[in-house]
Amino acid sequence: MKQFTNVHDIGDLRKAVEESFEIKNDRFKYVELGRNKTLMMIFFNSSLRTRLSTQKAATNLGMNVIVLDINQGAWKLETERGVIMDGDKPEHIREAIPVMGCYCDIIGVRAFARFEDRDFDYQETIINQFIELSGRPVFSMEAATRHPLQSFADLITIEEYKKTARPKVVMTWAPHPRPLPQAVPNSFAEWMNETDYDFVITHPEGYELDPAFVGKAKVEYDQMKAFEGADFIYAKNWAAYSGENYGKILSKDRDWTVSDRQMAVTNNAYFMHCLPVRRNMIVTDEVIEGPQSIVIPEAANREISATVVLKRMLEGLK
Ligand code: AN0
Ligand code: CP
Repeated sequence: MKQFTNVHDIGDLRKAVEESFEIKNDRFKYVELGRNKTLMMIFFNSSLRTRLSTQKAATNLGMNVIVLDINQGAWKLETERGVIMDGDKPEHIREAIPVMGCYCDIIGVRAFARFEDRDFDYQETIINQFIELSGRPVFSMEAATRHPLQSFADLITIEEYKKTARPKVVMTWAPHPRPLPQAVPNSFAEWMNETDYDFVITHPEGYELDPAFVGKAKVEYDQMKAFEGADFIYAKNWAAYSGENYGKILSKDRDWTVSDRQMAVTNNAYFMHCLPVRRNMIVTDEVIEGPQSIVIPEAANREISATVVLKRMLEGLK
């Protein structure tokens, strides 16, 4: 595998899930594969899970790991071409990337949407330059429009916990004090649309996602109706996508906070969230601490999804 930025890069999902269970059963099975290979993880944004689980995955495969936080200790990077660099950014990303490529075999990149310009974000301007200029296989650790390592872990988790072949999976918007990217919901929708689950998205009006990601999913504006009979509730906040509202907060309505009230109409659904989560904004203490909450096993599966992706990238190295 030369790159991993979206669901299509992983190929057959059934095979990917089987490989995940194989790894979960013996996570050091391929510890020789990464000997003398170096993973470089580049963070433009904060992280807890991605940083730790991806590093753990690399060590499962016997790799060495270098981590760089661009905003803590590295030179500030200019990302636009044609700029006269007389401001506060001493280095251009178009030199920085090939230099990073010199010191490693595989690169992971976290670069969130900036919400300054929708085209800049949705063209994946940052991670695509890593793909173009690093000379190395590149994978996303959450880019502007997708978070595939998260969605892959979410799929593994649903496959572990589902009680029927075609569970009803409901992704719900929930309120948050700050504008968050659409990467997690876009990506979750993209992966769910590749399964045969009954997949429903619910959000207030104005929070429509890019139709390219919504795909064949059902959109239901009435949250209680959407939750009826659900087997999995996947909560997430996102800022508006549409037109001039791009990146804006349109609602902080705490009626959308996932609580026992909505969970009561589900089919005793499991509660999922990628974390970090703001309690009593996204979800109540009762629900996240309750017996149906699987947020911790979901996070644990980040190690598994990352191990599968790195294993496939190592197998693709010459
Ligand atoms: C990020 C987001 O919503 O995209 C990362 C989630 C994995 N969340 C925050 O910035 C709080
Ligand atoms: N879910 C997730 O990607 O968490 P971090 O932002 O902590 O990496």
